[in-house]
Amino acid sequence: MKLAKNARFATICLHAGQEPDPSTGAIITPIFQTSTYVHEELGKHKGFEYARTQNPTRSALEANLAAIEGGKTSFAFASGMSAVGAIAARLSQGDHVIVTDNTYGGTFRLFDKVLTRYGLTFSYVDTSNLDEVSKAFTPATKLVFVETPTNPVLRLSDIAAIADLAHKHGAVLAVDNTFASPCLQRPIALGADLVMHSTTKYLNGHSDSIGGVVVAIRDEDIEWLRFIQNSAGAILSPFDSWLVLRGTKTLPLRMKAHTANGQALAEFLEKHPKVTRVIYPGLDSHPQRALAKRQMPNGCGGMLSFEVASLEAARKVLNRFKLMSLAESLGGVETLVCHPASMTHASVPPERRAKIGLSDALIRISAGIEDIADLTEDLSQALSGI
Ligand code: P1T
Repeated sequence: MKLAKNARFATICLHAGQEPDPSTGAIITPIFQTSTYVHEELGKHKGFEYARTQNPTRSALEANLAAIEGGKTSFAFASGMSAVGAIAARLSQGDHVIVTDNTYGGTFRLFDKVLTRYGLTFSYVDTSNLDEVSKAFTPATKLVFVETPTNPVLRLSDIAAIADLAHKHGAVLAVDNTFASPCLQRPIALGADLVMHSTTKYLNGHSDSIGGVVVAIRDEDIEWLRFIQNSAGAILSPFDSWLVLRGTKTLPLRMKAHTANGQALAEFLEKHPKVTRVIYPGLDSHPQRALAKRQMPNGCGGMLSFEVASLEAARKVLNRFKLMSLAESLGGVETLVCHPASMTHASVPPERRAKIGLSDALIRISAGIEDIADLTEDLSQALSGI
């Protein structure tokens, strides 16, 4: 089976990187649960030597994800965090990184608590403001790391404009595309050099695997990432690779449903008297609605946040949900709610949380694909508790 050059997105999601198994014809790529491969004779093997270095299930997923993001090659890691770590491993002592100030708390923790110890410096910048990005470059800046939309206040950054700035300063642009998914946002087409995902989220989509991926286009990045993946060894397991491959087959269908429910919940919340603020890039009230229309033309996905009057009110609402589950993570088929200040972003100091508009009264929703009437009924009954 050979994909046509002009194959469309849904077809690429379903078929890219996957061939019927040559030994049986199995249509689904098998789980190659092996640690090593037998050599036919000294110096002669089938291209597979040791399973940290190469695994056919992982290779199928990597080819699939590279095609989905419009990249050349991708590398699958044991978690989203190890994918971020692999990008950072391109850097050397003394290098400077510009980072979106409101990234996932774990990304901030890795940069701030671990990588600063190795002589790297980080400037946390509101990357939705191009002037601030422009001013943050130093002669040592080698990487710009942008998360858009951000977790959890859903601020957008202009990928094309930041790619131009980064390249003008001789730096690489990496985009964390976890919140949008490649269905809704195409960073490489907009000029990014590297795209990463926590595959734990929309790409796998079923809340049953932890993983990460980095998609690359430049030969020097590809060579280095291959070296780091093998040297540091934080590889995605064959079973998790198989799960994510199964997930990407339905990515376009799921993202349509997540987006429809995300938009509907945001509109519902915006009209609710107990809700003081709703953040969703698909609402006209979002400060970057114009950029959202341009950069995310197929809709804004399933992530939204809202505020109620106080931490106490937020606690009451969170404890009343029946259908929606109180849990970290996002992007699965079932709706999750969380309290970022004490859960996903607890590692971000309170003064930094205040600066990015992440208050103690903020609740984040990852809209699943349930019937929207059941979701709004649950939200309604939860909010009636305050
Ligand atoms: O959990 P892991 O697969 O290691 O991915 C880390 C990560 C990276 N980037 C973004 C934008 C993320 O949201 C995450 C993980 N986020 C959560 C667990 C969460 O609930 O927000």
